[in-house]
Amino acid sequence: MFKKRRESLLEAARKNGCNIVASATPQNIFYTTGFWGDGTVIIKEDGTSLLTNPLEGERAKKQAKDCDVIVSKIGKSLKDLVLEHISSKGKVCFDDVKMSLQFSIKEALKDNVIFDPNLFYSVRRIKDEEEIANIAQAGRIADKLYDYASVIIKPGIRERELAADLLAKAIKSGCDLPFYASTQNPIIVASGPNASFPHADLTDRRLSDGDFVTIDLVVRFNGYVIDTTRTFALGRVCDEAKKVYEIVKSAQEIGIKTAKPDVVAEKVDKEVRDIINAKGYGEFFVHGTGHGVGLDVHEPPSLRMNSKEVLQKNDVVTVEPGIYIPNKFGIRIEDTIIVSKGTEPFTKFPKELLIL
Ligand SMILES: [Mn+2]
Repeated sequence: MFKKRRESLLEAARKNGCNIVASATPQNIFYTTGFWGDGTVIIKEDGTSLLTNPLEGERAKKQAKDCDVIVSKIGKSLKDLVLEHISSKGKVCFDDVKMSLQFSIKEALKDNVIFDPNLFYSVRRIKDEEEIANIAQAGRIADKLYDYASVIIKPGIRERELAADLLAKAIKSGCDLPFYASTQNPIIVASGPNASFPHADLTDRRLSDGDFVTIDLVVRFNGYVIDTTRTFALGRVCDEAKKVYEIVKSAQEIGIKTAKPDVVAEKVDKEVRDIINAKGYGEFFVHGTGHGVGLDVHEPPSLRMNSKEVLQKNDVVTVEPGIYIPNKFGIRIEDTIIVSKGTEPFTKFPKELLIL
């Protein structure tokens, strides 16, 4: 499995005139060795090395597969070790790295290095069997979390309590929690007017009769992320919100149906947006329709306006329209799906409006 991924990366790098691939990004190190942590992976035609520091050394030796793990000496810089291993061996395609490291590498290797963050993303886009199995398992756990949410959502419970209970259950169920820079928490629990912010912060607000409650779960299984959202209703909800829920639901269904191999990504966004526009809510659908998911919460391809990327079989993407009425309510429905002829979301939890 790692062999195949490394070969695909080397093949992609050859198109850029390079014969070595290197990355210092934990996701990419994990993708090519099975170790998630600090270090630099260097992939050559004759073998792969993982260079790391004493802090990570023992864990890296235990977890990294089919590669030489080389640990720098205490007090020595990992940068020097990296330069030693890639100099004069050919031309390197390096993943994006910190500016300071980029400067030293460029100074040492001159024309023998290029920096291309898209190389790994282009290969990581198409998921293999093992990756799909991990995302599917994350999806099954997310379904369990929604079952649990539908039991504990009650008038009077605070957003923070609800989030804490769901996070605890996620971790106990074998999930890890991804980091995602745009929000301070890995999951969003937003009720009533707070849900009109697509990236709502957690508050101490107590749920009350008539609320819509958005629960956006982003959990990781074995490295791989599922990103999914359900919006629940509580008690006597108003007719406008019910109507909006049905619009979001039908827009999301069309999005899933449209996301097939060979379709240009912007078409998925357009089909979804057309439905919401036709109902007069276009100005309240304030984000793109979806994004790729994998080792990152957000990765290519992007399903938004003007996205010319062509969807391919075994792309894993989200479809997540939402309508957000300021100061009133917000509704989003999101699934992570695999792009194939008969597309099925990884999460099976029902999308019919559930009034608790
Ligand atoms: Mn998402």
